[in-house]
Amino acid sequence: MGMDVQARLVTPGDPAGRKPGASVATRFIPNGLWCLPQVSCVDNGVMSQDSSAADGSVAELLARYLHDAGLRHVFGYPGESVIDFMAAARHRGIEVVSAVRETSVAFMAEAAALVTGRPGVCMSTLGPGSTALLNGVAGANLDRAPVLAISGQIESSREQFFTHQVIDHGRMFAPVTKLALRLEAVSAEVVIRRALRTATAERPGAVHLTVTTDTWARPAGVAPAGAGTGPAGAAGSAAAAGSAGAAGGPAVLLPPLTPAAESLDVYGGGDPLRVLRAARRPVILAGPAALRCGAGPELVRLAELAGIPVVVSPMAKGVFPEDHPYFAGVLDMTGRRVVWDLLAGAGLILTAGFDPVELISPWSIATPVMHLDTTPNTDQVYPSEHELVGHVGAILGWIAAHWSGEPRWAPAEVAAHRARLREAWLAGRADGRLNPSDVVTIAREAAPPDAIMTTDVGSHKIMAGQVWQASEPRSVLIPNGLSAMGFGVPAAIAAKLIRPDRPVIALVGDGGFAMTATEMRIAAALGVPVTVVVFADNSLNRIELRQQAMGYPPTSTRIPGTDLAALAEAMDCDGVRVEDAAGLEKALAGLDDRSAGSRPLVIEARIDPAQYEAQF
Ligand SMILES: Cc1ncc(C[n+]2csc(CCOP(=O)(O)OP(=O)(O)O)c2C)c(N)n1
Ligand SMILES: [Mg+2]
Repeated sequence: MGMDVQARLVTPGDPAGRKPGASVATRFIPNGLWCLPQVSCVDNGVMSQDSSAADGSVAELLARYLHDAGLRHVFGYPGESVIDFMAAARHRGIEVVSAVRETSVAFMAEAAALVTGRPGVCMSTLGPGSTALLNGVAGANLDRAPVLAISGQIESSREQFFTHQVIDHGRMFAPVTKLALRLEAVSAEVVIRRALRTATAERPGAVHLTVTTDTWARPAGVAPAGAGTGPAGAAGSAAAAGSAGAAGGPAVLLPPLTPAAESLDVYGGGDPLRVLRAARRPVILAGPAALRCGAGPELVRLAELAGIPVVVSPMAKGVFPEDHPYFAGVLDMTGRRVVWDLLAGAGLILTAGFDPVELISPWSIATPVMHLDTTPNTDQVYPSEHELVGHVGAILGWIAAHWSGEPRWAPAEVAAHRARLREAWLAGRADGRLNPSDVVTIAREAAPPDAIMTTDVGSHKIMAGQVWQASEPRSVLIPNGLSAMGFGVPAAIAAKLIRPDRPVIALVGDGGFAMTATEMRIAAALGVPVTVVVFADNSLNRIELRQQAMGYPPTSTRIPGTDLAALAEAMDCDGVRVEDAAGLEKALAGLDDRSAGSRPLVIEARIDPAQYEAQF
């Protein structure tokens, strides 16, 4: 099905004016769910004896919504206040996956969202469960991952005065989510829809729902007719949409869960196309909204047509093939000065879905910027005279349709830039040692192109973000918004659960691994054979280097070594320690075949961190 969309010009002088631009050939986007691959569903059996699973309860309605949204996993840590919901989820065929702590289940939900493009769901109990969940929820929010976080709460009869384990979730989660609400029986159906739509609408992020223990079993959606909150308000369309329950409570009326419509609005005075056509030496800076919009093909087309190099942000890795002649590196990772020099020397930067949340360095260049994104340039980290706002693929297609003139860069010039970048990330590498960049290149060689790679946070991330060559969207999960340590291992477990067909490898620091090592017991119990490579340098290296640069001795940044192979074996995983490149190659051989039945693998890679020192 096809549909023509006109570019809409909204200029200060002509607020209502809609000068038609060239039409953009667009595809009609349904919810995006019908075209997604099937997820295998674990048969949890039928628990008809569960009162909570009864048709029409709040617990059952939420489970039904999640199931109809294509979700088959809830990542949750148990507690008394969420028992009813766990039962309802199981009853609906949704697997409740636990971790060893709540922060990890939130990271898992984020990873699920990033790998699939669908919402991820995490769950905790009240009080200490919800406070422990917080870091991962904040991470999802700043990584712009659509995550629905659910916490139980004490019964409503005690909620307003009781103090034991009671935290005001609304106040606690408000600063780290797009929305924090209570899920109440009377408005359950609308609130669930609002939560899903808010989490997925651009920019996506986390939404938190608090549910008092007694609410789960209550009949959902008994609002007055016309309020749009229940069977009465939704009666007209209930039969046509989703899984309904004439006798079983409100119907599922799933909102659109796609990032943006294939249209564009143009803000700013004058004609942006004239600016684009006049641009000398433009560079594209692609970010996560380009990835969410699936704008890879349009990026490649514009880069090739106009001869424009493409820099990507870490969270957008894979949106543009990194072996492409116009690939120009990853922003703010190893070798960052070379990439910033390219941007500083450009005549115009086209920010294609770039999100300033990923900036590690300040934006200190004066190059003019044209802002192309799903949202207006509300951050104002860089000024931009024109903003092209809408579906990033449609915007890039529209620009390509109006482009003219010679290619602005020759492939050889971009190749020379890439050679400089390579020289930068190799700087300080010592022959005969296991250097951090060796670990990344050996892991990349061992993994097939479609492997999913996660990182943790620290010096190893800055290295891997540049050196790991991404070839597919949604195959690299680098936390780069909140940048919280502890992401890499649980994210890998969730990714492997959801994509059992693809090898999953986590590249993590020894500090981050220490925070999450026992999650490997969960991986073994679940039978998900992830491979974890630990950059073992006995150091919180990223911080130790900062201390060094400031002239201080290491304080609290030297960490004791652990026999990780023995630790892995104790958790029903395979474990091996390697000291050199040959050892690592051997340990990673057969990464391709680590399928169901294999044990998870932990590789303690004893690196020489001197290379970091030469670079950061
Ligand atoms: C939860 C959390 N605590 C602290 C930090 C600050 N921090 C950033 S990098 C880093 C060091 C990480 O050490 P390690 O995991 O060993 O990685 P390395 O830098 O050695 O590669 C620290 C402490 C953080 N980002 N997240
Ligand atoms: Mg370390």
